[in-house]
Amino acid sequence: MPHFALEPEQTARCAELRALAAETLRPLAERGTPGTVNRPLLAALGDLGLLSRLFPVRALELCLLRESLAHGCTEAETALALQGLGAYPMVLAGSAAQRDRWLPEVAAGRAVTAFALSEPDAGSDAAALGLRARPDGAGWRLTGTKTWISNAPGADLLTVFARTGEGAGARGVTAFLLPADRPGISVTPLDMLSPHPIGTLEFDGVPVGREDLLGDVGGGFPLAMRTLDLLRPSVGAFAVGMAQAALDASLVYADDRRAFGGRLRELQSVSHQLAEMATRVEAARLLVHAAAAACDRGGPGIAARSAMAKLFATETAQYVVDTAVQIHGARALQRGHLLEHLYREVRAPRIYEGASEVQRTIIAKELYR
Ligand code: COS
Repeated sequence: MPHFALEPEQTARCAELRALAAETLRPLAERGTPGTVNRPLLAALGDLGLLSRLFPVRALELCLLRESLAHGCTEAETALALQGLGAYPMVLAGSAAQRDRWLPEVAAGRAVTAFALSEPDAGSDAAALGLRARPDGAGWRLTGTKTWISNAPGADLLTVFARTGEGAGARGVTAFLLPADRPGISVTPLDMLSPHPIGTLEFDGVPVGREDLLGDVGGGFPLAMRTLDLLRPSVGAFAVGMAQAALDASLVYADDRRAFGGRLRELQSVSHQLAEMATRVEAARLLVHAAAAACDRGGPGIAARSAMAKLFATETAQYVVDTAVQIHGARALQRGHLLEHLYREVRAPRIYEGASEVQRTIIAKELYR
């Protein structure tokens, strides 16, 4: 029998996580320095056992974690998600030695990871990446630039996709896993609309050996795509968590606020907006859960389902947060208001891990396969 709802234990765990995010993680996030990795927050995610829930990889579990944490603390949500993004290529393709060395540290929140794929001239067109891996003795030397790399200012461990040149385009890409303190790596932080530890990485002849390979030489591009297939439903889950928070705030506000001789929610224009927001959030959530469950089951069609979940949920969250701002009026735009925060946070997920346009391309390709 197909299930279209979570098990009661899952729902209860999500409620616990939402409370944990609001009560325990939120204060730690507020004590952090915007634009830098918040180590105490990450350590708390480790101590609470949340990071270890990322391993083994279970897409639905990841979605429930991300949606629940996002509801009360987007910073905690993102810190957790980035540990998954940075470590999953190692989980999918790393050697036993790499996993033994790094996974316990990642799960404890001591080793901060980063996934370095994008470049100044290769964003959506990831197969056009140009960071060179030139043969040098038994290994290679990495030279080039990665940019928009989350966690770059403060990472301990980098997954780097480089061109070893076995073939053209996607066929010539190889993945490496290396400590961020290897000689020849430098970082410049980037200042974004929503403060976030993100930056540009320069590689100046950085030495890597065969022991740093992630998977096969020339196998880097499919590894990046498999990692993104796994993560994309959970970007949708992050969006659903933010949308639910915006909806919940709007429900409270429309009940409290009085205008035109009654409560705001008694105005049909407002109540219909609330109904529309709730319907779209529920649809996005179901699509996310279905895509994640498909990832966990395996089988064909995962790339398209993941793309649909990310596309629909991130676009929905943008609509819901924007509508919530409209319902609240000017106060929602005041610095420090939950909706001011969400309005800035909700924009990036429509771009990163594959822009909405890339998701439509993936879906359309699959329709004609
Ligand atoms: N899983 C495994 N392998 C995959 C795959 C997937 N989901 N998608 C593609 N591949 C493989 C293909 O099978 C192909 O291999 P062969 O040449 O051996 O057949 C190879 O990868 C190239 O695939 P394709 O021709 O589809 O690649 P494109 O260059 O057309 O790029 C898109 C496809 C646009 C989907 C890709 O570049 C992309 O995802 N871009 C967005 C990148 C992104 O999300 N960046 C965010 C960085 S992290 S914030």
